[in-house]
Amino acid sequence: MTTVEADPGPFSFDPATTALVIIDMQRDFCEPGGFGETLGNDVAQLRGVIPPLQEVLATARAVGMTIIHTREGHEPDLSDCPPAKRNRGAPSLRIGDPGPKGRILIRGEYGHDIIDELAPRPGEPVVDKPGKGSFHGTRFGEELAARGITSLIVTGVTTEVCVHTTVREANDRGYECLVLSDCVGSYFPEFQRAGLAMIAAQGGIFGWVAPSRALLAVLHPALEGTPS
Ligand code: C5J
Repeated sequence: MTTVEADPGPFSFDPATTALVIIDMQRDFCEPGGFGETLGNDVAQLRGVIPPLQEVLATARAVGMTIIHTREGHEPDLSDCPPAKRNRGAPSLRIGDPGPKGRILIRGEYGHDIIDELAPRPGEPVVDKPGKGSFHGTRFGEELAARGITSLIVTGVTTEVCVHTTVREANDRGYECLVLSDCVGSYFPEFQRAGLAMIAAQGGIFGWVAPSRALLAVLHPALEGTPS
């Protein structure tokens, strides 16, 4: 077992049964002209997540951990988009409307895909999800089970929405989740703080929280002697 210093206490995991989960690092959330911006958000708030997440991704690949990416989005005919999700609020563009990066939050569009900096490699599953959680309406649970995964290292955006929903779903299903505090991001600093605090509160009610350097400190030694 490998142990990371975390909040509320040490997080022990076996890299062979742990998946790095990268949630919704899509142009639609992280770049101008996408879904996040149509909701009135400053997408620059999420950019700080990219460099530490690139390092974690490179290290996870080097040690041979399972890596799973997710993307939030909908079928072009919107058949999997609840009308309540499309119609609520007063965004500048709604889901399915044409935008500068293609139709907003629609599978197959440029804006729906993962940013170049964190592009999946062949063999890394990409789970398309219609909702905020990674389990709802997807094969995420089957992908984890097929690989014998029991622990998740969770990263991506946004902290209080898709990251939180996924961690809650995973926790209820018995997975042990470590959330990397600098590899998850929110458009709202107060939600970032509260979202992370809520995970580790009450003895780790949903899981554990640690900065990426704490994980890298235990994974980097595992790389010694690994052929590059
Ligand atoms: C949102 C997400 N924020 N990926 N989606 O609507 O967190």
